[in-house]
Amino acid sequence: GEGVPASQRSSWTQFVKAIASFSGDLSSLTAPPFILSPISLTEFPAYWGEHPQLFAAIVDGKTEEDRALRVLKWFISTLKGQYTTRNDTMGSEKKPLNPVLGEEFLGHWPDVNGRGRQTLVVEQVSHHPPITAYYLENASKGISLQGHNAQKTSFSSGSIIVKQIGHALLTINLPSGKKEKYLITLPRLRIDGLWYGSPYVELSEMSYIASSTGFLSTIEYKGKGYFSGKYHSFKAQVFSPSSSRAAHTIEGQWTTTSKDTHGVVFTDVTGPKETISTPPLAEMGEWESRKLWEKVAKGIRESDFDTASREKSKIENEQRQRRKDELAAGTPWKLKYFEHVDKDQDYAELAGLIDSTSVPTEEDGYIYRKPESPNA
Ligand code: 0T9
Repeated sequence: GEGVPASQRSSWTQFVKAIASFSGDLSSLTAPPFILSPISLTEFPAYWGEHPQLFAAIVDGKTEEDRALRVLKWFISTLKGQYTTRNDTMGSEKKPLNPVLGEEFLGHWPDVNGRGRQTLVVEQVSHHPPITAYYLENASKGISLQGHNAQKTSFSSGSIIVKQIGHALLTINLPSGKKEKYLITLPRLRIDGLWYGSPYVELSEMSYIASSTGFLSTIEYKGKGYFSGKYHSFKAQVFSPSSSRAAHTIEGQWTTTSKDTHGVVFTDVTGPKETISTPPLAEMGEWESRKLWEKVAKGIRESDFDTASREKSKIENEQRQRRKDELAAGTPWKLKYFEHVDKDQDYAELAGLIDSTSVPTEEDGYIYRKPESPNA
């Protein structure tokens, strides 16, 4: 494995073998130091927000069809950030820090050229299983994204297969007072390159964007050797409510560019993205992710893995004690920003637009939302 430091080769081989014979919560497996990331999974929802211009521009769509295309354009444009950032900044996919219950990640993207300020609230709403809830909003434009995320992992022919449990619901409050909703389902991941010690994400199968207007976008993901022979390829189709023939077809790579059937560029993510603004570490609260993991992250960044693992154990022990105390006192942990809901009515309605055989059915018990959000 060329990605593996010589001194960690045998522990990497052991780790990959452990993954292969294991199915469930990968966060519980001890990984060799070189693959550890100093960043917690609670930071990942920020990837949804890294194209604030495209998010804000959704509401400028003049027709239902135009808005369906703009939602698709924004969604495709976030994929590069979601699935290749660790490779770009750290050399390969890495094992993120496993968030604790109540961990938060808060930040914003400033208002530039009147596009409006965009804000993000993330909370770890469950530890077993790990579930992260998030709420992205551009209040001045009347647009928001409410979502929750969990994963089920398995192993198949050398790759980790990750099924994402969860979905996102995008809501637009139109100037007319009308509300439009878009259910966004999430693609399946395959983590390849494991044996070489340089893991990366490839997307597979389908994901969907189903709108309350009746528009449906289907996105098919392919790796090397399919539509174009290129990695990270996709083909998207937009269906209007009135016809079973696709009104638009877009093909390309979610890491670079895509075009419609006339050869017109649809998405282009070759330029810079806008990362989230967060307060200085010194001003963060104790539950904010970067504050909470500060010492562990420092240890990982400075290759001081003894400190990293000692500080990580401290956090885990403190969490265990906290759970025991809560149990003894009969006062369970209270979520701060999100609440658990038994059923997501919008999900139930909009999922009907999608081919019923491919609708994820494992959402039960995983749904959380921000009470004062427009979908509540
Ligand atoms: C939601 C995203 C998700 C989180 C990550 C599978 C994964 C944890 C979940 C699905 C975001 O919107 C998008 C991107 C990347 C996903 C991660 C990739 C990954 O490898 C990890 C898992 C848990 C591992 O760390 C596997 C072990 C490691 C050795 C592979 C590098």
